Amino acid sequence: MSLKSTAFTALAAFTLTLAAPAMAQEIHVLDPYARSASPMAKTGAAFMQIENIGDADDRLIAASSPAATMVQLHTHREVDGVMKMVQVEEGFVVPAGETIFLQRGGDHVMLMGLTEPFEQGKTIPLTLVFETSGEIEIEVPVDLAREAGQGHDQGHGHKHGQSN
Ligand SMILES: [Cu+2]
Repeated sequence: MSLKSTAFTALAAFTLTLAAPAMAQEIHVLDPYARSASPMAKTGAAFMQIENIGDADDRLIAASSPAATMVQLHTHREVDGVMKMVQVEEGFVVPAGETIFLQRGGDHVMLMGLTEPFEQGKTIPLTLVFETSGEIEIEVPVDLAREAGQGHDQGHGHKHGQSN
């Protein structure tokens, strides 16, 4: 039994190594931060910029964190005039040579069932899973004071009207 599971782990690790190309990292995560609506909130969200310096599109397909029991990729979509938060099963494409913005009122990483409340100044580990680049681990500072849009709008033509 334990021999079998060891063999399985080794195989899984080997497969993972094959899946992640041994080239320079082409995905860069800039300016990540996380917040929750209140210190008592059971959910939080993480925002960041994701830059693809490679010459092929990549896609953020999943995320996980020990800080939450479930992590999903979400966006806001207008349904009958009302902004709703919905899960994006297909993930977020990061086009070659471009930077995408995960930001308030738009695409974000949703953390559900927080294992501890988000406290200002705390840092949470987050694993981002990309279709091509594989897993990228980042540390995300909790910043409850940050205003929507702050430090995010360079080179981004418009501002969102709503804040959350
Ligand atoms: Cu959400």
